[in-house]
Amino acid sequence: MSSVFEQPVTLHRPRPADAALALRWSVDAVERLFDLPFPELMHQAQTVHRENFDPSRVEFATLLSVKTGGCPEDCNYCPQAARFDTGVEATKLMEPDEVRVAAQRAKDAGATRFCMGAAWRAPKDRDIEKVAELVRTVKALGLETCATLGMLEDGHAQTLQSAGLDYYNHNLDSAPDFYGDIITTRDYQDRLDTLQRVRSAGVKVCCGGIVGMGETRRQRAGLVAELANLTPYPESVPINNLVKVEGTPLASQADLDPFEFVRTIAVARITMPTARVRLSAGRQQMGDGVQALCFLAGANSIFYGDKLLTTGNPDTDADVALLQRLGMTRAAPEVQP
Ligand code: SAM
Ligand code: DTB
Ligand code: SF4
Repeated sequence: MSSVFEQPVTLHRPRPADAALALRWSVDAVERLFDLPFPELMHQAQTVHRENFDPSRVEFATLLSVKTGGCPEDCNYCPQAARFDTGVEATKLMEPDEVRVAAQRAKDAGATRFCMGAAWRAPKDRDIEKVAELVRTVKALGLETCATLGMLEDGHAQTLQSAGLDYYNHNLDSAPDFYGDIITTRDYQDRLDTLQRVRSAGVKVCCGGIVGMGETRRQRAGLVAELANLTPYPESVPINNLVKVEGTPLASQADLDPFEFVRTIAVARITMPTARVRLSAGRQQMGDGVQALCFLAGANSIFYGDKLLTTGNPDTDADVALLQRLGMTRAAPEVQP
């Protein structure tokens, strides 16, 4: 990390005009952004943010775990992996009526986007048919729809798209050179293949990662470079701060410096100017001040509701109060229901 007395680094790299024409970001160039003095980085991020969004508006998305736990994968951070003793009980896929009630509640509380998560390695054909029904159910309530179900086969994304799926969430999670330390049961290319299937089916891509897993700054830069170099880059980029869950291999991981988390948000904003940058897992542990810095750094979406998938999230009253104190408001939906 550079000293506080060092001169600011001037960036000579032109910013891509739009996602489809985006130039490739080298890991070095992204790392140089991370290395900027904090005020300079925040200024650049805010400038990009304001060119593309109203900086006072934040999207509210509610998560629902429609199929919890019992997952065969070995993602070291995840409370839903069957091999870790985390106390999470495995459930079957929820029925449309149950999901309708949860989605209506989320809408009534002010969410505009509803994300359904399932702890699968990869859904089977019959799972996709059932999730398509859930998507139709949620879409009929006038909410934007999102699903995260694991790896997709040919045709799956198309079926979900036909049912009204707006976004598919599938994260790269980390830089390629750190990935093997975290997950061994599927490889990086599997993830890229699923993202390509989602893109080809005309479903918007929601793809991000987790920081605070013991990676270096360069590896955080490596993750952001991978995301920014997807062609086009994702419409939606969740940046998760590791939620340390008892029983997972990462339970005692040292905390990431909160300013480093804010820097990650800022660098995502600068490298993916028109994406929704989502301040995702880890808000409950973060405090209001750090969250406010994340909004200044260009985050403009949060998970809204007192639960993520299996872990806690600030309750809706606390989020409304925080935004009120900041004079910020909820963003209108991007997709016409
Ligand atoms: N099973 C599917 C998959 O892995 O693609 C979908 C659900 S999975 C829980 C969705 C994402 O949640 C993961 O890719 C990871 O980025 C994030 N996640 C899971 N556990 C987390 C934790 N403890 N802290 C932060 N993010 C987490
Ligand atoms: C994402 O990137 N973060 C969300 C969503 N996509 C599905 C999930 C966070 C999960 C945090 C751990 C849990 O609650 O189980
Ligand atoms: Fe399974 Fe997804 Fe958790 Fe990995 S992140 S263990 S694939 S639920």
